[in-house]
Amino acid sequence: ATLIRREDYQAPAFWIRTVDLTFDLDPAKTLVTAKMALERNSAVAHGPLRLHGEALNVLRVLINGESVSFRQDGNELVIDNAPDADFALELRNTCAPDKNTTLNGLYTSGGSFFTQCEAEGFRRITYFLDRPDVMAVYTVLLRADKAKYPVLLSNGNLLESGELPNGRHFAKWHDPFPKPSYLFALVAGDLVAREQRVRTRAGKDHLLQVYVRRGDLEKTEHAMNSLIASIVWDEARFNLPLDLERFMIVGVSDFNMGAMENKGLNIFNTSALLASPATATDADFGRIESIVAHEYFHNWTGNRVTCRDWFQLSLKEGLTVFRDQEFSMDMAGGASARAVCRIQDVRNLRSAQFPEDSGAMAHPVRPDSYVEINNFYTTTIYEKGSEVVRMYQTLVGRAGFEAGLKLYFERHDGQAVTCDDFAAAIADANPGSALTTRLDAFKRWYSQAGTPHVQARGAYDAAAQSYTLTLSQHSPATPGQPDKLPQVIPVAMGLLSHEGQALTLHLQGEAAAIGAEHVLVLEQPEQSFVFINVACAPVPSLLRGFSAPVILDDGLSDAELLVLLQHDSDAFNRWEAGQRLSLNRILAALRSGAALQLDDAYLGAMRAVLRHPQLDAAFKELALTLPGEGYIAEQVEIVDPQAIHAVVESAQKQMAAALREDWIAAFEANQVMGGYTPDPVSSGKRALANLALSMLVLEAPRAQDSVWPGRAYQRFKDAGNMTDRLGALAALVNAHAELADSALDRFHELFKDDPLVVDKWFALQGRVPEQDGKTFARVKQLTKHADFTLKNPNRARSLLFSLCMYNPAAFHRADAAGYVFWAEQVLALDAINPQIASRLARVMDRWTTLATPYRSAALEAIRRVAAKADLSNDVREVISRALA
Ligand code: HT7
Ligand code: ZN
Repeated sequence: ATLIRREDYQAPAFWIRTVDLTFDLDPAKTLVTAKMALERNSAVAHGPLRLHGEALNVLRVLINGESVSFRQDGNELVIDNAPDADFALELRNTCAPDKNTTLNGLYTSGGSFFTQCEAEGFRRITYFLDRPDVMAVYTVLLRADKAKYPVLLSNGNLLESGELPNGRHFAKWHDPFPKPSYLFALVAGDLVAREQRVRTRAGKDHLLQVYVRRGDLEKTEHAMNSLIASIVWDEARFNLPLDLERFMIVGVSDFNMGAMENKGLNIFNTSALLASPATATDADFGRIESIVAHEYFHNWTGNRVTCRDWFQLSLKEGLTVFRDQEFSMDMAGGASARAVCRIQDVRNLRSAQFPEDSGAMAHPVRPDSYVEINNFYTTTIYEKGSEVVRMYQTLVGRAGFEAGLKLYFERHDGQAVTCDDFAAAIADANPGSALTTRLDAFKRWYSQAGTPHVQARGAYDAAAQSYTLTLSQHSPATPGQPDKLPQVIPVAMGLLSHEGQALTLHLQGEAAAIGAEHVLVLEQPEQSFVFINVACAPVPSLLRGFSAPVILDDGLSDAELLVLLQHDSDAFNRWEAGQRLSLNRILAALRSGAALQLDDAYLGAMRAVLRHPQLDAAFKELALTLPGEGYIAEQVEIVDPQAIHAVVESAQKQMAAALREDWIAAFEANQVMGGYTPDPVSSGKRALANLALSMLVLEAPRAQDSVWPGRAYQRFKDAGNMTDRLGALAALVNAHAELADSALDRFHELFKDDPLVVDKWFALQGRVPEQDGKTFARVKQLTKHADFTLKNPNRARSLLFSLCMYNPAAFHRADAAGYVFWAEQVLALDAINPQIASRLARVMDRWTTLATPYRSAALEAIRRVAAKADLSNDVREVISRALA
């Protein structure tokens, strides 16, 4: 396996200007004919033509119509005597879609053909310069059996279609936009479409289509509505219109990720597309809206302006995640609903990206090297990348950011560019701004891995009526990066009196007060900021809205956190204060080894949140949910997953007992009447009712109560939507209630024909809090269930990832059985689908922090995987980094 380095980037030796592809589609052996117009890149020295290709059978190679000699060099087809003048290259090869279990390149799923070309899947279709800086205009002719594949789709516009002999037919597509090969797509199958015509602001008409299998059509309404909302939003917020006459989305059930933004022909995992109230939860509806938006937004940020090379991946992914997060917030509505979105995004960042940033696979937002690019579609590239884009906006303001994006498109439309080009556009559009004056230092966010730690300490001088806030920063060493330079950290903040009143801020040296909120810019290892005219000792509210992806130690006491929880005008920091109060108690119990005893002050504060007359249900649910076990593990030096689980379980039981009456009231008060809609208010109520129900069922054995488990079962049976049904089922199953097994059986019986719901059934069982090894035993048993298969990524994820990633106490066993199971599953998956295998392999990223005996047992399991001779590059890279 070769290490690819960013510093070795070289422009391509040839350009491919046009491609005419002909596909004679056959599941066993598809014939591909590619006719391309090539041109030497005059900026690069003379050299051979090297084309990428994988798992292909080459039949002929012609240059200007003449057969030409070529050689194979690893996965490259090399033509040593390529002409200097422009020339036509014709290639003919076959591939085997039916045998392609990697779901990368051209493959079949449910009897239809699909492609996945990002990042390097096009080379599994035909030989090509399969790199994002080679952009060509594609014309695609598809030929296939008409009865089996009545629908034939590719990027762009349909030029012609018609009949062929022997029951076959054809369709010819042309995409006028030059694009890199990773955005190519084709679909052929027996599909039906929901259609909608829309008119954009410029008065142009567009056809929107969502293609799915016949029985799924009624589950596409939400996706279509989300697409329309995305189109409207991108025009309104960023002035970016839909540029295609036809925009198609196609659903497929075998897919490695959520969705793919192929130009004009997005391909979606059905889990990110299909929803009905009976089969999808509120969370599913929200996820679909955000993924539909994400892929649509890529049409500008990714497709119109793409990446020069894969090291720049965050250029499109970080920016597009930022855009979809902004969209979700705008769709949510008022300030509180926006804060709920932000809290959820930050919770995800902390539970997934922070561990990545301190683990074996830590890498900068713009990595320096990789072996397998598929391993770098990470939460660092996506979610941390989005936080970096958010900081640009924080530093230049919303209007400044919009101006920067406008300049970015003016400069780079139709080009393949770098993160530096993006930074330059935002900075150049905002001369003199807090960003532009420190751009080089800001760009360390792209080059330094690891999560910076920020410490904040305040000192109040009553005599001078001044408050000095000292901020300092340091970033921990990460693999290959022992020393770090200070970063540019925007700290949005305010000051409150101990009674909870917002204080007016007046920075020393400034002529006038600056309102109640301000963004301080920390750029040195340590900086002090002096506020004057401060009438009383304040409580600082720092990093409002999570203004930078850092770990903050503000040294606040419980009393100060309580002030913030009750009074902060920033809803994010209210939530954060509650989380900190919980975390402090959990960590104290873990450090002392003593049993956790939740105190009245804490329980009273949580009760006050639950009873609060003004707070939204969605916010209450987030505030009353304890920090996750994975996040807690990040706060301690040596991780004992069983001890963490025991403390969290104890905290939950105490909250269930102490607030019982309040949970009952919350459950009753948050019933949603009438028809189902996934709007933020209704889904917030359902979330809180579900949390309350789970608490009441958890508390039932101690309270000798059979009423609430019975009510949960009844609700499970009668629920009018999946959110309520699954919530009730989870309450029973997670509390190990007697009725749990019969509810699970009933659920499976009801939904056995709906794969996405069966996934939920597996996932729920993989996440059951461990009790005497029963969860682990059940998961092992479920791998033998008739519905289980490793071939479908959704199914593999639903069971295996639930256990290994999201259920630490069931997975990390003293007898090492969890690790043995993990090693077996990684190896089995690797033979089928390396991308998914490598995601599962990453579960062990943080093994070095584990306590005895888990650490040594984990190491043994990792070594067992490493010992396998023919591992994929994907898994080999992850395992080698874990062992480094
Ligand atoms: N740009 C896409 C990333 C992607 C992908 C999607 C599906 C299957 C395999 C894939 N490899 C990379 C998805 C996105 O970020 O929108
Ligand atoms: Zn994306």
